[in-house]
Amino acid sequence: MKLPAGKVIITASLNGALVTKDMNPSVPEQPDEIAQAARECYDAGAAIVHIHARDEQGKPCGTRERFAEILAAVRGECSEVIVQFSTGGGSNLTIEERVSCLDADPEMASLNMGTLMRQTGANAGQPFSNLTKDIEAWAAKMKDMAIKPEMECYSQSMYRDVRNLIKKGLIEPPYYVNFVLGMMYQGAIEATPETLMSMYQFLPEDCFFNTTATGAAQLPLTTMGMVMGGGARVGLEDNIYFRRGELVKSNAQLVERTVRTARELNLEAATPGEARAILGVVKK
Ligand code: KMH
Ligand code: ZN
Repeated sequence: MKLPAGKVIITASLNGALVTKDMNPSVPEQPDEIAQAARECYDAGAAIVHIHARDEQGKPCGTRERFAEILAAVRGECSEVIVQFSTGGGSNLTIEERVSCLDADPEMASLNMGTLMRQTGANAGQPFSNLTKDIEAWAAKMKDMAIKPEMECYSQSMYRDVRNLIKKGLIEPPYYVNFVLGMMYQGAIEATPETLMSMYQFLPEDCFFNTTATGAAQLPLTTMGMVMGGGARVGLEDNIYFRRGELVKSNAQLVERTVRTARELNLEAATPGEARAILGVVKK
């Protein structure tokens, strides 16, 4: 389903779990850096900020306290923006640590809709585990706590679990699906115009969609997603280069470019208030 005419919901994926300051010094890690980045992205036109927690050394972490600290820091800088915490976490986290962010009570959280296999790096052979029974339990908890899930789908096969949640009444319409294209995991699909189109083609009903594409595919595919009536996610979690050979200077730089592109397409960035109304996100 398409966003209301003339609107685009922009999400800034501020840090993720894989990008380090060695790769791009602008990646925000500590709560004050995350809050500053959230504020700049909001000022630039982002309605939602997607956040992973890092410890003092910059390693992904998953404690309620750390997420609460981040939420308070973001709220201190910017009371309006929608905070979406990641339940994807990082490869060093247990399943319990990954979902501990829900206890900090954000307005939104990511909900990964299937299991993928890591094939490269230190964690090759370790699954990014998201079994149906766990997805159901996390969705139920989000429903109880009025946390809106953004369902991360890395291929059309994950729509089976989207439909399962809908059938069991574990999520409430309108649903929000994020097409995650180009992850280097076994089970994820490539970031191409054709895969984006086919994710859209088979999207279950009553679902708005968001487009995430990794690396150099971020700009063309988020643009295509906006043309198709979807949201756009940009940020250092997914892409550290502004253009070939030039590192991104800040998350806001990517949001600014998305807003400029949207305007050329006659689209305005939805405010957080408008995004809450469109997606059914409860203000906290
Ligand atoms: N970076 C991708 C794995 C999550 O945090 O829950 C998509 C993602 C998932 O952002
Ligand atoms: Zn993430």
